Amino acid sequence: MDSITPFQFSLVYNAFSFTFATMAACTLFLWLSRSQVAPAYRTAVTISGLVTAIAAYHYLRIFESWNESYTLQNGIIATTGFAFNDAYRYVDWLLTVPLLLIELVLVMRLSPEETSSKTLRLGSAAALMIILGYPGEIATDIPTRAIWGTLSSIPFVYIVWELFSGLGSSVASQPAAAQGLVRKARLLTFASWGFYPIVYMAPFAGLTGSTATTTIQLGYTIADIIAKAGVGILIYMISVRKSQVEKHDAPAYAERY
Ligand SMILES: *C/C=C(C)/C=C/C=C(C)/C=C/C1=C(C)CCCC1(C)C
Repeated sequence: MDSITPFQFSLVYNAFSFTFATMAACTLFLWLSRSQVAPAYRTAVTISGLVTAIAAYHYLRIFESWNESYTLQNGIIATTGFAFNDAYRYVDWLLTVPLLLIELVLVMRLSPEETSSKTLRLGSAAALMIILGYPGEIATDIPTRAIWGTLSSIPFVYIVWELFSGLGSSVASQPAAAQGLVRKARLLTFASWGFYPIVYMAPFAGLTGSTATTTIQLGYTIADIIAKAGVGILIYMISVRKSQVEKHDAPAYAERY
């Protein structure tokens, strides 16, 4: 790894530290608020907190790894020889990306058959997308990065299609009071997830060395806060809203499920 400016180093350092705090605080909020929602939505809220908990742990490790990779020598930031470990991020995604899709399906409260078939299909596609992206992320040449990135985009496109087409009718069947929020959660998921492949393409735009490293780390970090903490809070809000609606509408729901 090449040298990096003190500004770039501190920017990434602070972003990792901030993200650890955000993920940890969000986890506490979600887990402590479980009792505010009806039992049917507690698993969705628990899983949302699990996602931010897993991310908090990995941001702590990423932060440590970043700190170990560089040292201040005669006023410049030099590499220590310990390579910055990007695998933490991909292991984190491998666990959290399928869980994020599961929380989205769970909060919709579909039939048990639909819930298990959708979580299985979306979860597997998500895992495949991350596994295929990793060899490209650690590759040092552009063609290898492009090939794996393209392969990883196939399950990505499938997930987007499934979210908007496959889950379209399920969104339409949500109670009116919660429909807007469910649509927002889906849109926020799509927008934040779409940010990852754009960040991944930074080296294609000619960014190299520490500029590419800084852009990629900051980009993924911002996307993670939106995709995990942001969507997690929306899942909680949907759960509260649906719990209220269903309390007043209990007989109709009992009939449907
Ligand atoms: C919490 C982490 C999340 C939501 C991560 C999402 C990651 C992606 C949607 C990554 C997608 C990629 C592609 C579609 C192609 C290039 C390689 C990836 C892995 C960056």
